Amino acid sequence: SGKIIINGQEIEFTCEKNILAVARKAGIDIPTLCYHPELTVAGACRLCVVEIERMGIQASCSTAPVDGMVVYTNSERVNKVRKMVLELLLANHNRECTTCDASGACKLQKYAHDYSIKRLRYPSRQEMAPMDTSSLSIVRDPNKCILCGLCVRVCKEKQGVGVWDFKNRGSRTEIVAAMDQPLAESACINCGQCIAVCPTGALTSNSSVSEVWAAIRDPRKTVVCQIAPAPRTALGEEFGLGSVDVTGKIVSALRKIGFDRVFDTVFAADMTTIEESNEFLDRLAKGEKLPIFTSCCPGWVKYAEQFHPELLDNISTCRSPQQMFGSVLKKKYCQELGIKPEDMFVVSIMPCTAKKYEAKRPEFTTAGSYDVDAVLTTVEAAQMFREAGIIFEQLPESDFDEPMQQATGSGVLFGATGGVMESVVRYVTGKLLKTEGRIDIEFVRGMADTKIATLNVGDNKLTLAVVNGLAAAEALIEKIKSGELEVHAVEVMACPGGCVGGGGQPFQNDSAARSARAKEIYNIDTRMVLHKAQDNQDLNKIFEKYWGGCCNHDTHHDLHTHYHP
Ligand code: HC1
Ligand code: SF4
Repeated sequence: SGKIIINGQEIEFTCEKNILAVARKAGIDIPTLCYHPELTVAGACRLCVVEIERMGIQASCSTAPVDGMVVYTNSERVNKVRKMVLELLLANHNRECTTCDASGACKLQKYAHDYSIKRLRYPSRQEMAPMDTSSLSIVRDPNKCILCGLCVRVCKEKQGVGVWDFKNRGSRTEIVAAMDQPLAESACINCGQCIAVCPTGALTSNSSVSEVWAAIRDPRKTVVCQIAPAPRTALGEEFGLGSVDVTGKIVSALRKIGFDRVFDTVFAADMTTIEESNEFLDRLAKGEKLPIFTSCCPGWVKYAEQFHPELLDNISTCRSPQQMFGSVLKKKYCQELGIKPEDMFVVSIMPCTAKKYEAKRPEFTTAGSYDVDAVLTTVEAAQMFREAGIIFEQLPESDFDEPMQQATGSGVLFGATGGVMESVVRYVTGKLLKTEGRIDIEFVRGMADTKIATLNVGDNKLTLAVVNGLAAAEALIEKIKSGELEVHAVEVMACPGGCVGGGGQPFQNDSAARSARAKEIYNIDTRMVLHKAQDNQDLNKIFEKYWGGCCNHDTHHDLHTHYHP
């Protein structure tokens, strides 16, 4: 610890590892394209240079603060270097900003504007390399890559997957997917965390917007939408409303743009809670296939299929809420409306790019038709609203459609890390102990990547673990396999903070944004009347009407699945 002087202002530092972090703490912004507070430091872009007395020009992200240091963050020399860095990057960049999916959310564009770059003193890139559009989830445009390496680091350090890597050196350096293969053929689990950290439009989601417009405009199609838990506290960010609950506005907007029915994925999350909790209780009674692992996160499921086939028996057989709802709509609701599955077009709005891949898994079909036909990310849904000329901020709120209208706070919690576990504990406690009223489980909440606690539920002493990020999941799995840790149930979400930090959420998708979104998820739960999945009366009626109850042979057929090693 100590003090440094930045632009004449004395600033204390304690545990900050670099000058950039000290400056940020004091409210002084230093531009950077390759620094991320949760990842290792690369010092690659040189945009964060500062001038330090007796040390000259240094990258502030990789220079540790030393007591008494005198730093200038915007001297003439500093600005000269930054402009040069920006001009070099821009010269080598596809500058078609107007047609770029990242326009408005691109840091290179922002800095070019902030530093009023008017002309480039360097020759511009001539040849354009082909884009990689092989993945259902992610599009990569190498002509917009600035080699910051954030995608390389997030995939390796947070997800333990390591898809991206540098190839060649010097001016021929590029970033490629493993073995220089198309992304779809790599071990990529489609989480989109590389999109979330990419400062430019080099990595964007594989947009389903035009496909959804086509379905809406097709008179033969009944178009149905379901909305996941997490987008409801993030979509408003796209319209300057911050991380507040905009569920009712999203429903109104979807009706305006032409959806025939609008449902809540939270209804299906309650369904998942009931099916999964009973599966858990059954395994506990038999003492088999423990610990149970959650199955709602398609990134985690693909990861387990690729790297932990020995765990596939332990993963809950429940389909994710997205796929349960799709199955209900195509197998049952269609019949009720008297239409064929192929004449219904089911869209879901998800915070997640891996949901695009999950929807196209061959097992999730009915009579040859996908249960979920298209997945829009939160950002893509906002894009459609803008394109339709909707003034989102001014929309009134509307309710979801009947007969699957009710939802509980427990299902909303799915959107934040720990939410599935909290829902299961609420259900099990309510069922075994006949507990009335609220049951809040605090240990599962918060942004730590690993949370473990032991709870007494009736006669059961249950050790429960919640992880987010697959590197954290991997560490936990090693402890379980070595016998160091004995647990009964594990919730795994691939994205930091759970779905609120999904790869399809608005930019800036950082820890502050994730915390704000999760906080509002808890506020919604507090405001909601129903609190436990078993209190959802619409759901109980649907279970009865479609399958003669829950957790039986028929629900198993329609709402559960199997995995592929
Ligand atoms: Fe999620 Fe889920 S919570 S996976 O995090 O179980 O995407 O929001 O929709 O399916 O409900 C995502 C969010 C989402 C599913 C539910
Ligand atoms: Fe890695 Fe996820 Fe990006 Fe795939 S989507 S490359 S797994 S960070």
